[in-house]
Amino acid sequence: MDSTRRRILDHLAEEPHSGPALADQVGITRAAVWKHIEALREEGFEIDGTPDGYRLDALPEYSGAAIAYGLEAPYDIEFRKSVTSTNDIARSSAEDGREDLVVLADEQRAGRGRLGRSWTGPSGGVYASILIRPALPPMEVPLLTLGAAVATAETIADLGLDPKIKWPNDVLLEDRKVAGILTEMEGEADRVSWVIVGIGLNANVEVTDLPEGATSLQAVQNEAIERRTLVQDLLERFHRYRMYPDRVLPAWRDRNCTIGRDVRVSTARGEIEGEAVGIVHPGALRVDTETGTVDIHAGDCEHLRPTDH
Ligand code: BT5
Repeated sequence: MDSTRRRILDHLAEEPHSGPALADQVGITRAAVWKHIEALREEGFEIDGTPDGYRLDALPEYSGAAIAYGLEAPYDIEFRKSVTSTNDIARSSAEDGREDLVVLADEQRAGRGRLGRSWTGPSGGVYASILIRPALPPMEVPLLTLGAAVATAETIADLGLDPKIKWPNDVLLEDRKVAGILTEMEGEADRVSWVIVGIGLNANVEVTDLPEGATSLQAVQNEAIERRTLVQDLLERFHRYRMYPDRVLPAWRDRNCTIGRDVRVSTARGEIEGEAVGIVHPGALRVDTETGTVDIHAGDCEHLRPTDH
């Protein structure tokens, strides 16, 4: 958000201010104050003109400006009502040279999962694609994906819920999938050019609008969630893991439900069955099989019940 607008809002959040007082404190002309106030109103900030001056009555419920205001992470927010896929928009922004950008949508009409699968995106969900250019070799990028899963799980836990992460990055609530992550990247062997971390989180959506086995925050909480603060929390948490990647695996271990389970993992080289015994840098699942211990870097993991043997 424009830093002048942010300063105006900060002043109004404290108490009503007259136009001249604002002009004085922010260091702009009265005409410029008026223009900024009008622009903020257009973005959905309810600013009333009272005898005491301008008063901030309400923030927009869920929009780019609403999320940018008060966000303590260095990302530009681009909000759209309805898109095919936020990852696709972020990708074209990457091609235009952008970085530290979050593309957000209220609804996704052609959302993508991993391996050509689709992601159902009714209005009311959180669909976010974070475009960054980290100084990392491609091999380390799974840490960012896991960091996004941990950030998502911790954000949900802040609501008083108990989410679990299923390797590599499905977030489950009451054993049902509530969020998924799709990471895409471009780069060379020793350094990525860009990474897009796409997060889909079922916030205020009906379970009947989701595939079988899915749930939403609203369904579990029995009430709608405030997406503005939810997304701010998510982005701030993600940013901390991006800055401190060493913290990702310990936090992932704390929240996962895969280690200790019997699993069947389908990988590009076939199926591997055994007991998941750990996670190792940069996010590989360590599995004890009948023929020895293997570290699996990518795949689809199924938790087996004892009766599946
Ligand atoms: C994922 O794939 O879980 C990654 C999902 C990433 C979605 C975000 S939304 C923002 C950004 N823009 C995009 O276009 N994508 C990203 P995967 O592990 O392949 O899981 C896909 C499977 O999850 C599907 O085959 C369904 O079984 C199930 N699924 C689809 N939509 C779902 C939903 N809304 N909630 C829970 N499960 C769903």
